[in-house]
Amino acid sequence: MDDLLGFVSPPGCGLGRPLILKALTGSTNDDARALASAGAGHGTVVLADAQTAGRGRLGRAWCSPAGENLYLSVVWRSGLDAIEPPLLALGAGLAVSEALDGFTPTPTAVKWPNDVRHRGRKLAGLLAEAIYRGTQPSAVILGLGVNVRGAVMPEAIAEIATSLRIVRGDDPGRAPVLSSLLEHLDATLGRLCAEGFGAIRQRLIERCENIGARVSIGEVSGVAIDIDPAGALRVRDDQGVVHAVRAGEIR
Ligand code: BT5
Repeated sequence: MDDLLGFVSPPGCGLGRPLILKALTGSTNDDARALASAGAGHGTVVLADAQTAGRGRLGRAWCSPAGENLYLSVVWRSGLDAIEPPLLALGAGLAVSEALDGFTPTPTAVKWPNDVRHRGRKLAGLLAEAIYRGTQPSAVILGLGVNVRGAVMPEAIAEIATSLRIVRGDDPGRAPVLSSLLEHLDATLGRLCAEGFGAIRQRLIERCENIGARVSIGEVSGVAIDIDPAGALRVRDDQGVVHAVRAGEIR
């Protein structure tokens, strides 16, 4: 991981100080959670070159080969009295999509709630896990996997995934992508915490590939019409009834 040794977070960025680099780990989310539970401060980042137990939501696995991608987890503590963890996760997806647009020939999109895709293929995924003290979250671990340098996707995800290398035709390098991700997360989530979801909601709606399209999610099928002020996907079913879907996976 020579390309990341000596990485320094961009000037003025509140994330990545410290940034802990690991050649190999189980899951950076587990590492960041352990650090946060032991008192690690806002902005602490754990980044690994490879993971043996990288995970997505609902116990799914995240392909984490060495030398190719970014696998990182950010300890987020600020503003948690004002912003609920699911909104932070939505904001993080928006920030990642906007950051990756700096490296793709055509814009990326968000698949609600927070996959980042390019032409329908997954470029990045986000796993947000809150740590609670009583009923109040004391930290949210924002775990991010971004496919950067792989020229060929692993067999298991070849049909559904892509990388910056594939969509650009060349390797942008992990360090510039990491810098941009940290800057965008810092700026977008900082604004979200200071001003509320309304400050970024329209940006997210414009970038969400599901709006205006047919979706099936849980028991609901219909057309996604927008994202409401609480972050729920609003879906109008074929009877004209509007449902606010708070969680789930669009099929
Ligand atoms: C996610 O889950 O998209 C969240 C992934 C978060 C991974 C990061 S890496 C750093 C940190 N440490 C961790 O242990 N996790 C976080 P989900 O929406 O459940 O998507 C998982 C699905 O995406 C899998 O079932 C595959 O279909 C697909 N997938 C697996 N690996 C992938 C990859 N490298 N690129 C694109 N798609 C992948």
